[in-house]
Amino acid sequence: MNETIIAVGNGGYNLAADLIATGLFPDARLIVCDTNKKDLEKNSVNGAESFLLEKLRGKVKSGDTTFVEEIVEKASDSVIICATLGGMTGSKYAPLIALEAILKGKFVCSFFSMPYEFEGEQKNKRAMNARMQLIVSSNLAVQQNNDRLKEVQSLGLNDIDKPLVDTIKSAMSHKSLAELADTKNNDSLQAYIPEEYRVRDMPLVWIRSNTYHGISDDERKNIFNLY
Ligand SMILES: Nc1nc2c(ncn2[C@@H]2O[C@H](COP(=O)(O)OP(=O)(O)OP(=O)(O)O)[C@@H](O)[C@H]2O)c(=O)[nH]1
Ligand SMILES: [Mg+2]
Repeated sequence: MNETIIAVGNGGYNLAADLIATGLFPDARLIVCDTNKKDLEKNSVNGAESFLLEKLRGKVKSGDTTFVEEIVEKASDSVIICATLGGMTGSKYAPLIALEAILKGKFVCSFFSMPYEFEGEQKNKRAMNARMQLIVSSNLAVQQNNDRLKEVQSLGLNDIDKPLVDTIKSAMSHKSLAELADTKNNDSLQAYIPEEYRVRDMPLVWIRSNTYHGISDDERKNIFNLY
């Protein structure tokens, strides 16, 4: 299955680049999208497609925005969405892209991070909303909690995406993305998270399977309108 990796926002691009560098997705196409023109110019060098998105403010519903449908139309049947939540771009657009893709019958993986606590309530709240929206519109979700990075001594400054990427590497050495998404026992998936990242009660990384099917269409709609 040839995946399409969709990088949303600047951190989302960094994560996508780190993921591609693993070699796990040799045939993947990369779509880069951002609201920031400079970042898009810099990051789209390696992308097959790029989209300059409009900046969104306040409550956003699916269908209100340009490009989301076009982005999904350019994607294959298997989509990997990368975003680092908390900012205005990844948090707003990654869920809308995931929703559009899953409603079009695509297989959707969302790989994302949550912001540091010190970044403030607004960013964290925005990320929590986006996280919920991503979870209910993905077949497989992998989350990294940036705030816990400091608890892992072995991580250097350039290793910001390493736990998430290492987890995906580890999980994919056991199962394909589709098999991971189909795993009924979600707890069993956590065993694929490398041990050094399973810090205390709240892990640095989480894997969730089958999240799209765990919720009704009405509830999903509600979660997207709550913004
Ligand atoms: N794991 C990881 N987190 C990052 C990275 N870059 C930024 N972040 C985190 O993600 C949050 C959002 O940052 P960006 O990705 O730059 O935001 P954006 O999606 O481009 O949105 P705006 O620039 O606000 O429009 C930050 O507050 C950080 O917590 C990265 O490369 N890796
Ligand atoms: Mg940005």
